[in-house]
Amino acid sequence: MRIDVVTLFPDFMRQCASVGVVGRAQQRELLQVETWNPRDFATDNYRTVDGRTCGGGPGMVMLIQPLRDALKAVREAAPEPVHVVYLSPQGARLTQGRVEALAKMPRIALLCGRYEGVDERLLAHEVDEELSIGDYVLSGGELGAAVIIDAVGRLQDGALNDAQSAQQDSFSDGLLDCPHYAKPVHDTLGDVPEVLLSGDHAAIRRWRLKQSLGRTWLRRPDLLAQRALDAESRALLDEFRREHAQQTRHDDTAH
Ligand code: 4GX
Repeated sequence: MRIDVVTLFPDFMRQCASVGVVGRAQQRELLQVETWNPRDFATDNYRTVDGRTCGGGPGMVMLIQPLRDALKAVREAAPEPVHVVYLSPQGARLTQGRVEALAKMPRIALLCGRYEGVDERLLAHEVDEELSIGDYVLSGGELGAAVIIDAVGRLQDGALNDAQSAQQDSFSDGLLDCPHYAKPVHDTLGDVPEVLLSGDHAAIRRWRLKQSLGRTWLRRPDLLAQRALDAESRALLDEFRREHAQQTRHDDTAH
């Protein structure tokens, strides 16, 4: 797939997309990231891209014209329609589900705002979807765009090696990941759970699922409320809860 980024900081965005799994996806031509600087589409001698906010008060707003012309160039360089995303705290929260939907599109554009934001008329006419990476305020949309490029890039077919792709299942089924261990089996920090050394693959799968369910229950109960559990998962979570309650009682009485 191809991702076009409209940004006042094209070098930063290219750097972000050049490392690790996503950088490799670009080298393998599974992903193409292109940048467009609205300043290159400004028409005055000062290459102005922002103006004072109407109604008064502090702060500047990104002008319609340079952004509209940059997006026009993005669309003209594309053989198919481009899905345009604007990053802002007013957007719908980015989730793995939305990442998966974006990853299936042949072409998306990420519009990065700076200053107090972008003229609302441009958003209304040129943007298909407004997304937020979380409830906090950044100084621009670039880090949100980098998050989308990373999350979407690693889902491209062939981007992950086998070891990584097996691991990837954990969040896509809506649960937190289970704990992971490597050798040595015994360390001053503790021992690796015995079941992981048993060679019993069915028991290991059940243990991992139980840990995923238990951690999700402890740390992100909101995620569990969103999905129906099958009979096996319900039984494993019950087991985890009983053991957790017993462990908690034990901790309370220990001196
Ligand atoms: N998830 N920002 C957008 C410009 C802005 C200001 C006001 C609209 C209204 C953000 C986030 C984020 C900072 C990007 C402000 N746009 N982006 N920028 N949270 O905080 O994606």
